[in-house]
Amino acid sequence: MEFEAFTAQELAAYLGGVPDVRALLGDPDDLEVAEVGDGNLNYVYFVTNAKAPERSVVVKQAPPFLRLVGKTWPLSCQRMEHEVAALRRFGALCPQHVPKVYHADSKRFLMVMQRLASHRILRQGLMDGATYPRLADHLSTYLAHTLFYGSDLFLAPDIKKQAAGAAVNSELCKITEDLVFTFPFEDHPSNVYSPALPKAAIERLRTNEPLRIAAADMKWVFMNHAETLLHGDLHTGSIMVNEDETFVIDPEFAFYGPMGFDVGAVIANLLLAYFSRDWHGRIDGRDPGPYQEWLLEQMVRIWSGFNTQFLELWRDHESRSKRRFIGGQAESRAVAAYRAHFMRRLLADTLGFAGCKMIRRIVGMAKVAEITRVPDAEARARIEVRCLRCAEALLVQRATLGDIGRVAMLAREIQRDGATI
Ligand code: SR1
Ligand code: MG
Repeated sequence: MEFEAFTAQELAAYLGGVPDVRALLGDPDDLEVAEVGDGNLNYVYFVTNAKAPERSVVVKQAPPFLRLVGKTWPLSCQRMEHEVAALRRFGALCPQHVPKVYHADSKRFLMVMQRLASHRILRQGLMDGATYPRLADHLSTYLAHTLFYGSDLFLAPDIKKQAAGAAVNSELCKITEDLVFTFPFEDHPSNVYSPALPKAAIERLRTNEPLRIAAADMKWVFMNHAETLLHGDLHTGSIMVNEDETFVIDPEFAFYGPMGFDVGAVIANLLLAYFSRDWHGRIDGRDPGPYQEWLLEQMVRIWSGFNTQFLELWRDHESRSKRRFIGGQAESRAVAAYRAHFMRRLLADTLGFAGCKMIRRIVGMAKVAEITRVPDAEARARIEVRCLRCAEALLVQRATLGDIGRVAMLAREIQRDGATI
C-alpha cells in the first residue's frame, strides 16, 4: 500500500486510541498537530493539547523513502525499529540525556516520545553564539556510558555478540559508507560544491594519497570494528540543549561500530561551528574569537571528560566484577599501559572520523546550516577551505597528534593562516 503521511485529524485519532498516550495527552479533540521535521529522513510532529499546552509529545514516523530526496530514494521503514531499540538502550544507560519513548508501533513505523519543549537543537544554539555551561560534562557522560556499557569491556562476550547481531543496520550504514567515506573522495554526482570553492581543494580530495589512504582506513574501521552500540549520527543536529540539560536524539543510524565514530562526530561538528564562526560571529562587527575559544574549550573538555569517565567505568567494573579484559593481576602496570594504549587508539580513530565527517559536510549532498547559511560565496569558500585543511590534518596525523590540546592548536593555526589551499 502506498505510504500516506498522517493528516492532523488522523494522527490525533490514532493517538487517542493508544491508552498510555491518551492518558498523557487527553481528549483527541483537543489536540493540535504540527509537522516540524527538518531532518533528512523522517516526519516529525509536535502534538499538543490546546487546553493544556504542557501536555505535549513528539511523534516520529519513518516513511518508506528518504525524506530529503523523496520517493525516488526508497528506504526501509525498519530504521524506526533501530531507533526505538537504541533510544531504549541508551535511555536505560543514561536516562538524564535520552528522551523517553512512550509508545512504539512497529506496523506503522512510528514512535511517540518525550517533548523537549524548553530545549533547542545545539547546532542552532551554536550558530546564535549561545554557550551551555553543562554541555561538555553532559556529552562526556553520555559518550562514556553508552560506549562503555555496549562493549566487550562490560558485556559478556556472548551477550555482546547477540546485541551486535540484533543491531545490524545495513541500509543506514550503507548511506554512511557512501556519503561519508566514499563519494566525497570521487567525482560523484551527489556531491555539491559551493560556487567559490577552489577547484584545487576538490582535486586534492581525489588525488592526495596520504589523505585517500587515511579516509579508506577509516572506512575499513567503520565497517569492521564492531566495538559497541553507537548512536551512528551524533552531529549537533542530534543534540538538544538548554542551560541545564542535554539530550541526545535521533539514533536511527545506531549499529555496532567503532567508538571513535560517535566521539568524532561531536568533535567534527564543533570544528565546523568553530570555522564558520568566522562569518556568524562577525555579524554586527563583533569579534568571533572569544566564542571560537569557547568552542575549542568544549571540544577539549568533552574528550578529556570522556577519557576520564570511560577509564573510571572500566576500572570500577573490573574491580567489582573481578573480570579482567587482559587477564592477570588487577591494576598491574601492564593493565594501566593497555588502558593508555586503548585510549590513544580511540583518540586516533576519533580524529580520523572527525576528518571524514567534516569533509562530507563540505562537499557531500547533506550539508550543515552553519556553512550553507553563509551568504557571501567567497567568505563561505574560505571557511570551507579551512574545514578541509583541518579535516585533512586530522586524518593524516590522527595517530601522531596524540593529545586533544594539539587539535585545538591545529584549529587555531588553520584559522589564522589557512584560508588558501
Ligand atoms: C541521505 S541522508 C543524509 C544524512 O542525514 C543523516 O543525518 C546522516 O548524517 C546522513 O548521512
Ligand atoms: Mg538524524
